Amino acid sequence: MKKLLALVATLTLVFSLAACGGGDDGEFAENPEIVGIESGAGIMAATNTAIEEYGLEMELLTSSGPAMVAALGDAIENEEWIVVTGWSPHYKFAKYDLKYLEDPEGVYGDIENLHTIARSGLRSDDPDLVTFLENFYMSTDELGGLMGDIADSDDDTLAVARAWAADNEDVWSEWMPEGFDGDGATLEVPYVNWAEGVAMTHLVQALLIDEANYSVELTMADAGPIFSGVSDGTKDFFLDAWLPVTHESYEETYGDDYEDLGFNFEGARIGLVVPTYVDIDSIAELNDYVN
Ligand code: PBE
Repeated sequence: MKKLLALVATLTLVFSLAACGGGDDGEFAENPEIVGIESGAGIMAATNTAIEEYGLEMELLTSSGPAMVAALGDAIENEEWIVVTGWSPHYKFAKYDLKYLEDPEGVYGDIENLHTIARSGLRSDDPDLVTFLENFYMSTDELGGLMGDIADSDDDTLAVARAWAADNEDVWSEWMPEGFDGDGATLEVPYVNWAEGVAMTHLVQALLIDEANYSVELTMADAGPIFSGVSDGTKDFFLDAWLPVTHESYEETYGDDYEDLGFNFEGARIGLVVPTYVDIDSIAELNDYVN
């Protein structure tokens, strides 16, 4: 079902891009769009700001992470110019030759970190779980490897995460508190369909089920409902909070009502991304190439 929805989203996107006229000779098609993702993403708000700040004559298309990658793959196959809302860590950089456009106005902020946030009562209810979550940390190579495995496999994501865990016990064994045992408790864990969060969340799900005797209910949702769910205590934790920049507005709204357990990944970044053959370096140059 998920695949079907992704396919429908992709086809919709491909048709709407095709409707733009498809330019391929060193510039954008007529009325080009910036291929975006889900509307609740911080990068969408930042891109609307970029459109204003740079006076871009481009519309921002709402889409999804997977559909954005599909559109990118399609354009690259035909060597067409395309610009997408992009971020790292993300497996698209391993799959394609891509670059960030420079952002002289600093709209997309600086390097930031991914944080784990937990509902306020989790620490007192289950201190070992909070210790595990505080220890949970992935390097660029580790997360890149896991994301790549998921992107390259047709298997169920949990199965791929389990296989990665089996090959990387040295990475996660240090995260486990002594005698860690959830005693069959059920955890409610939300995630957004963003590659890094999908990867981290399924790995944590695999470990909590297989190594610590929890039951873990994953739900895919938009960022807004997730922040609100962790703050009102209906969700237990979220691994993919981008701070201090991308999710700043969520932090402002909800930050007093959840506990920030610190970062689990360092050196994240958002921006506008193009294939390397797109012959410009800066967001400020985009308008020069729009018909
Ligand atoms: N992202 C990936 C998210 C955070 C994780 C950059 C697409 C966002 O823009 O909100």
